[in-house]
Amino acid sequence: MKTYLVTGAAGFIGANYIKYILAKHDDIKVVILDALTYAGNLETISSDIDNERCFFIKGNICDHDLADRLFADYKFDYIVNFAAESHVDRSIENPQLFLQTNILGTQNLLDAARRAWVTGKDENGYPTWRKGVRFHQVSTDEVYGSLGPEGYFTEETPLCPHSPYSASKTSADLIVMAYRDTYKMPVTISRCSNNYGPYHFPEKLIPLIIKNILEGKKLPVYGNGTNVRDWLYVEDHCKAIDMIINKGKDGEIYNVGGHNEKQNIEIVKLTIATIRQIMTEQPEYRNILKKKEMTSDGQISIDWINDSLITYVKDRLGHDQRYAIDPTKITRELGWTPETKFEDGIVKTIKWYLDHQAWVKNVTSGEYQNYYEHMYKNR
Ligand code: NAD
Ligand code: TDX
Repeated sequence: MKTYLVTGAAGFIGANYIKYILAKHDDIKVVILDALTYAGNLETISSDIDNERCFFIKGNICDHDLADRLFADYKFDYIVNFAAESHVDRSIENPQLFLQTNILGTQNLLDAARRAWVTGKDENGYPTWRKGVRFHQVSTDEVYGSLGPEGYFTEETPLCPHSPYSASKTSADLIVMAYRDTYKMPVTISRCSNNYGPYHFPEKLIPLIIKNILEGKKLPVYGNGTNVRDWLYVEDHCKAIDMIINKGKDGEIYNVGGHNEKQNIEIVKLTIATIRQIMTEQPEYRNILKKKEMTSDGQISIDWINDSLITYVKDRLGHDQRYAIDPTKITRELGWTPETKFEDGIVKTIKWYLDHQAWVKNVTSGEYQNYYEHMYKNR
């Protein structure tokens, strides 16, 4: 029986990850630590918290005493650190919170693990570690900066972050590697490209576009819409982390991505077309639309769901032009390959949102409205 501490699992990827590992492995226990910020939602994981194999603790990864108490109570084998402030636009507004959570929070967890896992010293003074433990840091392709039209990020690409978010994630990666080099701590890092799928918070491009279409709102595209992101279905990312935890090598970094580059404008147009297609095949979904124009044959119209909803708005400051991951290492060494084709993943994702409008309403009922007004009103 292995015990995991999974931080940030009330958020998008962490929630998908705990669902994935609890379904895949019978012999594991999961303790979730999450501060339930605006991005964390207990409803997302309520069906997973069963008090036998999965426990939830509300708390901050920066809390020193809490971290020590958790390590003492649960004797973790693995730590998987998802907890982070994750939105680039918010990092431009309030960098300090990103530095606190993403850098100091990671360092606090590393230190708690060090206090709990070190068993002694070797002849050179390096700490010796409990067998079979590992600290996994969930990182991002944004640490590598931005690409021109050619080339890919490999694990050897120099780190060159541009936003306060990506600079904080880069700093966290460097701290993790410093603990590897200084204390020989058993760590791994995954650097994944843009995820999409269920439970994605509607401040990010794909769920925001879906939400706005359903509400009959304009679809804000930053700059000229030609920035490129490399999209991966969230479950494929979860599978990659699971493989790294179980088969990866201590001290290694693994890039994760599915060679699925798309310009933002393509993503937005594809989302419009896919919603139209789903609502043509299953007209009952049209009831969700806020705007209820009727066609002459008495159906709710979807004629207005077209590219004219797109509005080009002021660009993101320091907007990275292109991300593209080379996943050769994780494929070659661990046998990871993505399973979900983008054409299927986007349909699954949109259907999930259509079927989970109560979740969307719940997670956007609080501070989200102010955020949206502030970010988009005069953009
Ligand atoms: P998210 O914003 O949806 O979720 C973050 C979670 O962390 C939330 O549940 C939040 O409550 C929690 N959290 C925030 N601050 C905390 C704190 N101080 N203490 C405890 N919990 C805290 O983020 P996400 O998109 O699921 O991303 C998860 C991780 O994956 C992040 O580290 C992010 O950098 C990384 N990542 C994300 C993507 C992506 O496309 N979303 C891609 C690559 C890497
Ligand atoms: O309204 C929008 N309009 C728009 O054009 C929003 C929200 C975004 N965009 C653009 C900006 C980006 O080029 O779409 C692209 C994707 O934006 P986000 O969804 O905000 O993601 P991104 O900035 O690429 O970062 C994401 O991927 C890497 C995650 O949020 C990070 O946590 C992860 O590390």
